[in-house]
Amino acid sequence: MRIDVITLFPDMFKGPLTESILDRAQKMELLELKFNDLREFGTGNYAQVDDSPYGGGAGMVITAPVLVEAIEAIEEKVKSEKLIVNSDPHRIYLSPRGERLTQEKVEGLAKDHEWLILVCGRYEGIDQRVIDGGWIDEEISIGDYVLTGGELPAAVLIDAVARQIPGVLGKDESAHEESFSESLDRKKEYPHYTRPEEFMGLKVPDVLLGGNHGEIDKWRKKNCK
Ligand code: 4F9
Repeated sequence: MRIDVITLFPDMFKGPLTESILDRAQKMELLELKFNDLREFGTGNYAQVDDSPYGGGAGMVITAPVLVEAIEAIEEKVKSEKLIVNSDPHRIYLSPRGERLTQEKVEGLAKDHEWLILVCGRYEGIDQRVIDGGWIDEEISIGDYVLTGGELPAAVLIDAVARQIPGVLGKDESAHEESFSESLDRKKEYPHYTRPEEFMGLKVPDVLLGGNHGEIDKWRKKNCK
């Protein structure tokens, strides 16, 4: 899968997506991530990307011409370099107005699309005409809280989607994943323990030490939250 991110802060992504499983996925070329700086598409001497809102009010709005130019230029480049063939990008705008991201949604995105473009807003957001004009396929929110921009939500989406790409998780990791969603409500997790058996007077529940897998399963189901 290829994911192009459009952002004013490409460096925000360096940390969370270059470690561990996601780093391995990129080295194995199962995942190709590109962080595109929206500033490069700005206009005038100051490479302006935003303007004050019609109707007044605080903050700034990312302009339609700049954002649409960025989306179209990135699509064009990826297609002309044949980095993706036979597929159009699915374009997502990370927005508090969007539909809430769920595990079901994550699995659908991984299955249905070879190529995602993630648009990160800043300030008060983007000009509505980018959405209404058809340059965005869907708006997604990661939850009902206001952040300073769409970068952290985009990183969350990338992490969740990437681990659904076949081959990204190792054998052990995906085995856990499978048994996890098979035998338990996937929204829930049971408590975990590892050595030592006793820590500062706190003991591991007896049933987990006993090796009776029926009983262990029952205990885990009962203790899911
Ligand atoms: C986007 C919050 C997606 C939650 C973008 C400010 C956002 C957000 N989910 N908040 N800009």
